[in-house]
Amino acid sequence: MSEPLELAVVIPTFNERANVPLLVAKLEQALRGTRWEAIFVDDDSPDGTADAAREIARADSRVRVIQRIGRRGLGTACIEGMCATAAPVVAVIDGDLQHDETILPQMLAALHGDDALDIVIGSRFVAGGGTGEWDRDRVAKSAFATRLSQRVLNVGLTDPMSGFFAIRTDVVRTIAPHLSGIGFKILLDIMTASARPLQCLELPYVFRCREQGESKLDHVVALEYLIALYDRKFGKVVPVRFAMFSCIGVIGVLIHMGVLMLLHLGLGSGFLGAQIVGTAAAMTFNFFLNNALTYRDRRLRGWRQLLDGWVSFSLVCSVGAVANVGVAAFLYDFRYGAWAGSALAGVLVGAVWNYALSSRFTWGRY
Ligand SMILES: Nc1nc2c(ncn2[C@@H]2O[C@H](COP(=O)(O)OP(=O)(O)O)[C@@H](O)[C@H]2O)c(=O)[nH]1
Ligand SMILES: [Mg+2]
Repeated sequence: MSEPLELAVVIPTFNERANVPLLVAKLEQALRGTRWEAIFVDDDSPDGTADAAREIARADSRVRVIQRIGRRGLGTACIEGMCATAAPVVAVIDGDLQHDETILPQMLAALHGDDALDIVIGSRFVAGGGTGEWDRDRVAKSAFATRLSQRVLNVGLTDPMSGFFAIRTDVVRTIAPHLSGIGFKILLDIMTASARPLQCLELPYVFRCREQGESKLDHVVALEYLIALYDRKFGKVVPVRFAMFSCIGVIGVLIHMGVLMLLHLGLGSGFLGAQIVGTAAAMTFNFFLNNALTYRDRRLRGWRQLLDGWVSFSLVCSVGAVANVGVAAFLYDFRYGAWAGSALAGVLVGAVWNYALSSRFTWGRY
């Protein structure tokens, strides 16, 4: 029998074809003397990253591939990879060679040397670490996000945004059911999902420049980060999707009022006509914003899906408006004079109705 497996290296990838053979060669070099396997978790990259990994895997059984179809997300890719190994320790490393794989043996040795240690984290911000050739703008953004998570979530790490770490797989399996998988900061997710504080050690490394392929970081990433923070802090009280849906609803009300004032007061149109145009404008605005943000993971695309979605959303919201008025009127009669409370109860019932039905009929069909 061969030596037992010591370490699994999970590599989430999206369009990293050129980097796959380079990374495997670097792992081979860095992990001499260790029994390891590499698991590429690829979200069906159009550039054929999964095929590139399979080609290597045919000759080298230490390399494995999980190809996910119709799904995207760095967080969930890492979780699935970490749960797909029998090794006692799993490391997560980017597939673009920006993380320094040469510290993997040190990470493993630290876990071997101290049974109380749960996780070893590669940090750019302890002595000896660094962010390489980042421009000032990116350093500032990263520092802001780091401070925010330290404040909001109380994690005492120098580099909570790191995507490079090694953790015991039994710990991962224990907390996996509590991970949110939202966004791209899997380390933060892990640190805050655990019922007991995890014992960690930070090891320095210098972030390298990306030579092949391009970064998937865009403006949506910043939004996802805030959503992930919200979810950890308040998600159990008010689910994040409902919170977003409601905020967008409030903006919709403002738009409705704005259009109504412009048409009715400004241009002198009749109230009913102005009211209809205001309602249509608000519903259309809400539909597109919810499609882009609240349901970005199930976004409707192409004119056919968008038209279908817009019609069903408008129908759902019209019924919601009737429910809102009905409930408010009923409560108002029942508790004569409590107009504000009645109105708020109506708004709440309408919002829950709109949310529940649109998630099923507008964004739940494709
Ligand atoms: N499976 C999967 N991997 C992803 C996704 N987005 C990014 N990655 C991978 O995650 C790693 C880090 O992403 P990158 O774009 O380099 O982020 P940056 O280093 O912060 O610019 C890379 O290996 C990417 O290929 C995704 O949606 N799914
Ligand atoms: Mg990168």
